[in-house]
Amino acid sequence: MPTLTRDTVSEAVLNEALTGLKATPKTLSPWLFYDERGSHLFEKITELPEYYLTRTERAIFAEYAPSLPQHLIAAVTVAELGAGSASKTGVLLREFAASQPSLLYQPIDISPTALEEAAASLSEAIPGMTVAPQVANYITDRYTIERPEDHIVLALYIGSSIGNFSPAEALGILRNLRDHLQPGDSLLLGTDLAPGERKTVETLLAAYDDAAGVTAAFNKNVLVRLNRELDADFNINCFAHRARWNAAASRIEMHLESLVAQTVRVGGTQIRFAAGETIHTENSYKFTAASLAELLTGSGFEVDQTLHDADGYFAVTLAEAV
Ligand code: AVI
Repeated sequence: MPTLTRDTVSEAVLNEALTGLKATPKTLSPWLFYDERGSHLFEKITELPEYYLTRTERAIFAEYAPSLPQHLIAAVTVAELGAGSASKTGVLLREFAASQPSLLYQPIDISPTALEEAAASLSEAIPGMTVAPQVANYITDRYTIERPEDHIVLALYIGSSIGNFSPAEALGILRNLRDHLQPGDSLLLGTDLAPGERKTVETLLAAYDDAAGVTAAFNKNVLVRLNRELDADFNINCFAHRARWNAAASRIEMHLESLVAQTVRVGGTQIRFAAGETIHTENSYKFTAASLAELLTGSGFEVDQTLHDADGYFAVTLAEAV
């Protein structure tokens, strides 16, 4: 597994920044959000009244956990992609651990600190459970999923993380995960849903442009990061946070709009902005039952059941590897 040194990280940041900012239209990849301040701002986003995703998924887990299918509970190991600090996973793990005291939980994440936090808090909350953390970028690195004898694997990919990837990338991530599994294993996938009968575009836009300005700060933090790490000279006040609903692609887009015509220096390169030009910083895809089924079928899974909240804001889909 490659180790991430300060130098390789800065080199990746420089490559990403120059490639994206020289392109037309300009882009910056969302992984750049997650430095220490960005990760903290994201945690704050998950607690915002407008950002319904985290609390709705947690509520679905809490309601669903007591009625998990028996075949999943009996002899299972749980592996989680992009586990972070695994704050939502405890609800499910407690349920599994109740009937399987020596449960093995395998969180996989790029952040060693988040994994340490997850291991410490979960080991204390669920005595007897073994936590086997793995530091890996599940997109670019190899990862492994251990299987105790006669156990099935339940893979968790929650938090709508898959929504930040293009449909082709999402398919690649799930196909790669499927290659780690055997027929009969399961996947629990958390996805945010497209506007519907009760969910409006306004609800979605508010979730990505909150009144307190936390999402704006999260978006602009990418420029703060480039200033610090690449000695760039973005004037943060000359950019505005924009959230847009792209109905044709079924996604929320986040952009940073240049409020004036300006030239910015990034790693020794001059980048010119026209007034009103944007840097596209993130896509957050919103799914329908049909697009979810297509994604899962296309990656070797069969939908078992889909759970959602009463208002149809968020879905948790249980699918079986076939
Ligand atoms: C991490 N990811 C699922 C979040 C989302 O909703 O797409 C990232 C985020 N961007 C703005 N707010 C939250």
